[in-house]
Amino acid sequence: SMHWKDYHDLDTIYSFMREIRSKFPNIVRLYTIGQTAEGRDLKVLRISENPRENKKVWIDGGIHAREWISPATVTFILYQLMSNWENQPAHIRGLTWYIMPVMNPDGYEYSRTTNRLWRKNRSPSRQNQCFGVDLNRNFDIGWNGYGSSTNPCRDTYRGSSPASELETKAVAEFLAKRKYNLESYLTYHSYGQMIVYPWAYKAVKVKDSSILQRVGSLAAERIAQKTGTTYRAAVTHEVLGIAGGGSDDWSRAALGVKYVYTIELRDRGAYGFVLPPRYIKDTALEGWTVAETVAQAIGPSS
Ligand code: 0X9
Ligand code: ZN
Repeated sequence: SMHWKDYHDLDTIYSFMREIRSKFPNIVRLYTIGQTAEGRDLKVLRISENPRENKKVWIDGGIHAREWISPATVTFILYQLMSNWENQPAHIRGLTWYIMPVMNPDGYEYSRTTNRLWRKNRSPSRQNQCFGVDLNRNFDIGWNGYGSSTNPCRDTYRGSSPASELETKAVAEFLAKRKYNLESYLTYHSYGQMIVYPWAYKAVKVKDSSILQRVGSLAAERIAQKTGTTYRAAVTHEVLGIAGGGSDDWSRAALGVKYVYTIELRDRGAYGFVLPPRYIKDTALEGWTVAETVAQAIGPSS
């Protein structure tokens, strides 16, 4: 069963999701929103006491295969929510939570079994022998622009067209149908200890960037208090450079989501993507702190 002393394979994560659903059948739904090129399910949990009226938050992890701390953090967030659901404050219990711990299951398993530093999914290229599309360059926003590659052999390959990938398509369609009341899109990555918000595809700030900066900084302050780790809140293009096709920008541009953050978890490069298991708990707590802070900023549905 689930714990946060080590990283888990996809089966264990999916079993954990089924377990949560059977413990809370009245408020939890488990969706299979599609399949991958290698035939694995794409799974999303919904937690809600009032799906029709609640404001919604989407949380995903594992867009990039090698960033193992991300699925670990997203499953931890799920655990934090559900282990104490009855006692959660109104601003948490009053939301509808969509949680997808592993957006790129093929890549995740490939990283676990074959190539630890694999980043992309595992769809075969039609052009050559190379595999994989960077799902965070495949969304339909600034797709044809800077910061991605047209070469299927590169780590930041954008794919043959916007949303060419099954994972991108599944998530985009699922979210487009549920954009009403969708207040937040949170996507967990590593590494760098940053909380960044749009835009990434162009060197412009979103209109309400001062709110996004304030809530991001507040999350960073709370993290510092809890674990002593320093996170920086900033506009994406200023700290990571311009890159098109990201899920974060897409959620803002296509769906109008307000609180859009990409969270780059630990560390700052000492271990990089290969973060030792002893850091999972505290790093996951940092990820949870961001989600809590955003939930509080949204406030309960009226
Ligand atoms: O480059 C990325 O996709 C993310 N960094 S990572 O090292 N985890 O690969 C940052 C994503 C920021 N947002 C966009 N580029 N849209
Ligand atoms: Zn990433």
